[in-house]
Amino acid sequence: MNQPKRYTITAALPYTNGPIHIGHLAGVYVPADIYARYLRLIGKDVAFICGSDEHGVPITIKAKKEGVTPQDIVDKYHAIIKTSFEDFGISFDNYSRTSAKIHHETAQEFFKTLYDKGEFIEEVTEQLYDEEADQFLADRFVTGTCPKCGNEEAYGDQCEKCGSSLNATDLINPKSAITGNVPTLKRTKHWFLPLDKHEAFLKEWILEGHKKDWKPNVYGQVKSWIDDGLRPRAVTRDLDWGIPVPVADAEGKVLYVWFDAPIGYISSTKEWADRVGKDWEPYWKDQDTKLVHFIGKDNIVFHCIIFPAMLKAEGSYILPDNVPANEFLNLEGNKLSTSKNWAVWLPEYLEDFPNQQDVLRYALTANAPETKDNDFTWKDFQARNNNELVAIFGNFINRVVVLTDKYYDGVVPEASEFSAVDEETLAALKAYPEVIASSIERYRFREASQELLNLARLGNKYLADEEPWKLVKTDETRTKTVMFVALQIAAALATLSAPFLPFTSDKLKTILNSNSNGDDNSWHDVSSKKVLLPAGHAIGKAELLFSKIEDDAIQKQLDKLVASKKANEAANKKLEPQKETITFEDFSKLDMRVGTIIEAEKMPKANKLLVLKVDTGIDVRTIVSGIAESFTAEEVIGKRVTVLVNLAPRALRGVESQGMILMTESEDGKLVFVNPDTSTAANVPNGLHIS
Ligand code: B3M
Ligand code: ZN
Repeated sequence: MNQPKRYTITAALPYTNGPIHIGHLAGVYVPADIYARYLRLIGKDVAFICGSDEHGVPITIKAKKEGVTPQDIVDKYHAIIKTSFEDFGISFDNYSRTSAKIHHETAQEFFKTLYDKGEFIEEVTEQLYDEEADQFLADRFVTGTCPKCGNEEAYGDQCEKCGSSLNATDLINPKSAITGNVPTLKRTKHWFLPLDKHEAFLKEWILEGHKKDWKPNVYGQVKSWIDDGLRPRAVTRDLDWGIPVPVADAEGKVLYVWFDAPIGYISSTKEWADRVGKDWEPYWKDQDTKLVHFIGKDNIVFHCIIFPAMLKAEGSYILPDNVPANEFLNLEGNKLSTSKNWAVWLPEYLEDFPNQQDVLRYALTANAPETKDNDFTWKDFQARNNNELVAIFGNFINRVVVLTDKYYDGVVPEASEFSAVDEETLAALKAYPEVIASSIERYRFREASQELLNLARLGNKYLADEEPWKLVKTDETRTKTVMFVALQIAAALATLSAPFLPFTSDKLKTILNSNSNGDDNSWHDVSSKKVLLPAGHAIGKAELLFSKIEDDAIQKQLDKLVASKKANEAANKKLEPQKETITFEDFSKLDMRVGTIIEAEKMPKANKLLVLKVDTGIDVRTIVSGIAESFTAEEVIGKRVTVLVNLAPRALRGVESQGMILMTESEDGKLVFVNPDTSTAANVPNGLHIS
C-alpha cells in the first residue's frame, strides 16, 4: 500500500481474568504503542484501539472458582488492566470493553448481516454435554488429548502445545472441566462459518499477496492451516455468559467469544469516534486505511483466517494489511504462567520500581520475542538499565546539561565555524529519523531501539573526542561550537526517544525546556531543520534521566520467583493416600510416651541406622532408628521425641530395638521428629513415619 490516508492499529483485547504481565507488554502492547506513537509523530491520522475481552469460558470458570458472578470478575480486572496500560504509557485512543452496550449491538448487527446474507450454515450436531452440571461443554470447559500431537491437556478450542485450533468433539478422552466427568453427546443447533468456502480467497490474499511483507512466523502458521484444509467453524455456543444470538429460535445461545471479540475493535473505534466527533467508518471501510493487528502468536489463526473471513463475508470492510504477531516471552527460563504465578505483574513491578516504566519498556523492546521465543531475565533487565540507559543515554545527556549550565549559565551558546567532524556528526544525526523509521515500519522494534541508542553513542563519542572540558581552557570559541553540536544531539534524542521511552522523552524535553512555545521538534524536523535548539535558548535544570539498579533490588525479584516456585511445588506435591481404616480398639493398643534421647551412635557398617538410648520416663531403653541419613548422632542427643513403647522388640544387625521413634516429613520433604514441644505434629502431610 502506498501512503495510507489513515491507520487503524489494534492491540489484542486482553481477557479480563487476571492482571497483565510482562509477556503481554512485550508481545503486544509495547510494540503496538511504539508504532502508534511513531505514526502520530510523523503526523499521521491514527486510531489506536483496544479494550477488555470480557466473554469466554476462562472468565466463567474463574467466577465459579471464586464464588462470584462473571460480571464481578470482569469489573475487577477491567479496572486493574486499564490502569496498568495508563501507568505504562500505552497510548490507546480508546480502551473499551466487550460488555459495553455499543459492543453488544455492533456484534449482534454483524452476526445478523451475515445471517441475512446466508453466510452461515445452520446445523444440528451432537455436542459434548455434562449431565451433572446440566451444561454443554465447549472450549475451555473441556480438556482431553490433542488428536494432532497427543498433548493430554488440550482444550476444547485449542491445543496450547502444538497450536492447533480444535473443535471440542475432536478431543480424545474428553473430560469436563466442571465436574471431571466423561461427557455424553447431546443434540443442539448451531451456526457455522464455512471457512472452506473462503479458502480460495484466503489463499490468494495471504499466500500470494502477503508472502513477502508478513513475518515468516505468521505466514508459516497461516500457510500450514490453509494447507491442512479449512472446515466450517461454529460461531455460537450454548452458554449463559456472552452476547445473545440475535435470531429467532436461539434461546440460551450466545456468540462464540472469538466471534465477538475481534468485532470489539470495531465497537471500540465507534466509541472513540463518538467521543471525539469523528466518523468511524473510514477507519474500517476506506481502502486507503491501513489496518494493523498487534497480537501474540496464539491468536494468529483468529486474526489471519477467521476474522478476515468474517470481514470478507460481511462485504463492506477492509482487511488487515499486516499482523505482526510476536512469539512468546519466557521468564528466567520458564514459560510465563498466570496459574503458576510465574510472572512479573505490572502493578507489582511499579511498586518495586516506581517511575521506572521506561526501563521495563526498553528492556522488553531490546529483547522482544520478534522472531523466536525469548527469555526475560532480571540480570539482563539490570544490564540494559545500568549499561545502556544509565551509562550511555543518561550519561550523555547529563554531561551536556551540566556543562551548558556551568559554562553558559544554561543558555545554548552560539556556534562558529563547523569542523569536518562537526559536519559529519550533524549529518549522521540527521540520518537517524529515517533509519529508526525504516525499522519501525518493518515492525523491527528491537532494531529500532538499538538505533536510538546508537544516536546516544554518537553523542558520547563526539564529547569524548572533542573534550570540551579541556578545550574550555584554551579555546572558548571552539568550545561553544562543540557544546552547540552536542545540544543538537540531545534535542534529537528528546524527539526520537518518544515512541520508545515516552516518560523519558517528556522529562528530557523539560530539562531542555523544549516542550513549550512551539519549540517541540517533530520527527521530520530532526532531519530537516538546520537547528533543533537555537543559540540563546535557555535550557532547564539538570536532572538524572535514569538511575542505577543495584544488585539487591534484582535479588529481591529473584527471591520472589523462588518463593512462587516453592509454593507451586508444595501445591503440586503428591500426598500419600490414606491407609486402611483402623478401629478405636486398634488405636488404643498403641502406647506412646514422650522421651529424651540421651545417647546416640552410628551403627557400624550401616548407612541408615543410629543406635539410640532413650529415656522414656518409665525406663531407659535401646532403640535402633533408620534416620542416620538425615541426622548425625551428635545432633539428636538431648532431643525430645515421641516413642511407641509397646512394639514387639526386633533385632537389627544384632542389636535389639525396643520401640520406635515417631517421625514425619516437613513440607520440603525433610524427615523431622514428632516433637512433643513443637507443633510439627499438627502439620504432617505425609502421615507418621515410624523410624
Ligand atoms: N482475549 C486472547 C488472549 O488474550 C484474546 C484476544 C482477543 S483479540 C480479539 O490471548
Ligand atoms: Zn496439540
